[in-house]
Amino acid sequence: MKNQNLFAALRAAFPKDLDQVAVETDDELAYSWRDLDRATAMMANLLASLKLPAGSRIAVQVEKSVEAMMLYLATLRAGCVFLPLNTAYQSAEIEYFIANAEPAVVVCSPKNFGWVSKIAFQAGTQNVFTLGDDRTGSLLDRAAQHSDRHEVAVLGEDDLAAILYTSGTTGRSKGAMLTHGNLLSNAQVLKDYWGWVPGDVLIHALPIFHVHGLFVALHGALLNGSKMIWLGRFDPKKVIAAMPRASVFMGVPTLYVRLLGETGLTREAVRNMRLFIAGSAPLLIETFNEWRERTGHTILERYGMSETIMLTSNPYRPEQGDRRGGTVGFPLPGVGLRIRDEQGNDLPAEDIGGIQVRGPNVFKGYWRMPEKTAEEFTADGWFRTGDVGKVDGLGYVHIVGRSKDLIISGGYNVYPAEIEGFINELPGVAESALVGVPHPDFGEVGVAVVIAKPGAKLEPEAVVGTLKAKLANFKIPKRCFVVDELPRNTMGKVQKNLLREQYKALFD
Ligand code: MLC
Ligand code: AMP
Repeated sequence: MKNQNLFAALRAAFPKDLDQVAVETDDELAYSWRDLDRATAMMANLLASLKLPAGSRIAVQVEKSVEAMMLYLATLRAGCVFLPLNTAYQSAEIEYFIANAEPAVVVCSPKNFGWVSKIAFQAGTQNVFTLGDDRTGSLLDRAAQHSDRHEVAVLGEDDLAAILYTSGTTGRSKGAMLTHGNLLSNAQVLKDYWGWVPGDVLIHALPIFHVHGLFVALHGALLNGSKMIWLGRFDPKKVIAAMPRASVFMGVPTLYVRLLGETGLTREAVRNMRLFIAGSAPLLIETFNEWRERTGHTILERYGMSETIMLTSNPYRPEQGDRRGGTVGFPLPGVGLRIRDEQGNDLPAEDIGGIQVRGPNVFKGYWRMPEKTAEEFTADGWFRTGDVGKVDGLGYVHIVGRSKDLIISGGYNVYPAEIEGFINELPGVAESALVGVPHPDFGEVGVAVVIAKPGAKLEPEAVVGTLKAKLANFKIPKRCFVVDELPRNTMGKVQKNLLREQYKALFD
């Protein structure tokens, strides 16, 4: 049987000459393909030496670095399950993920070792390593003691590769279980659909704890044996400076907005670039048009999610059609997409309804939540994305809204129910509502509207200040208002649409 381990396919795509540069960093380090092979072998041998049970989770909350990327690859290579965590998460958030996922290994930044290891050991995790973004930490020290040769673990396509936490509709985060087959099939489709060619060079400027940076960008480059210019964090000037040596860039819309804010973004700067891809949040038509005017390039917008990786894409090749701003293109080859109303009827072109999908890229279910998993699938096996949209007469998919209560801020998801839960627990708070309003940089940001308990005095700044100590920074409402009442419908439900309307011009 052919080994279905995703790492085996990525490794097979390495160039023949392993001494070529695979990754170049913004602090002027160069890693060869041989370095990737040897370091992932050593880390995989370290994981193997721990004699972990099959399917063990490796939870990782570290700053972006090439070694962090290697740890992901080593986890695949060893046949363990990668569980990436946003570096902004604080202790209450980390406590939940570790308790829920029960990882066998936790890897954290050296500066967080004190509090993360305490949480991990209390939850029963036996191995906690550190990994800094400057090639330090116990993970590398321990891995250095292992051989740099390793037989890639033999897996089937249904074996788990990663768990990505996401909240979907309501309640606590759910771990979306992605298999080797999900990831590899999607990466192969994208390699062809986006026309990757020998010699392509990717500018990697996204975080590596979400689908976009970890899977779409990374797998794209690796499966093509392409060099990456690796930026530890997004810096528009560095991206523009890298463009003459690169050909592909991927970003969330905020990255495009910030690049457009740079005078250095010119036709001359992008002369060698082949493709600009955007996704994870709606790309405003103004950004799409301005990009085309300024650079002569038409951004290719695509659509996906943690549970499904990539679902649709605007065409790359002109013969397949135009790249249309305001649309997310066509379902990718192998992806089924339909629009249904709430009664479950299929809707014709141009009618708006819930987007449902199926395909080899659709996840296996939510980690230890069979009921939640069942709720999100239809009886005939289609996944309910929670996105609302339509397919137009030409077959392009348009996303017009979300049935899930979700704010996408700078490409990160913020779940109002979670933030409201924290606000409601604060002393003096009777009730709260968090709504998303337009923002010129982040696309959308959260605004909290709070009612005080009778007799209590609430200061908006104090509410925000208290949240900052508890929640990841991107979840903090950008503004807070204390009001006497919230608009409600006849059922008593808060009418968030009216709040969104009221505060829509806040950041104009
Ligand atoms: C940072 N801040 C944010 C924020 N990022 N606030 C709201 N939304 C965000 N996304 C806060 C900081 O905490 C800080 O607050 C203030 O904003 C200014 O920070 P900054 O220095 O400007 O932020 P920066 O570090 O530059 O980060 C901005 C960013 C980053 C856009 C580079 O958010 C980012 O990398 N976004 C990409 C997310 C991503 O990869 N998504 C893919 C998901 S996958 P304060 O108060 O502390 O000063 C997916 C599926 C798919 O969705 O289809 O791809
Ligand atoms: P996540 O759960 O973090 O993977 O976020 C997935 C969600 O991001 C999707 O369900 C969509 O709501 C949204 N999304 C991703 N790509 C796009 C896009 N191109 N346009 C609009 N929304 C998008």
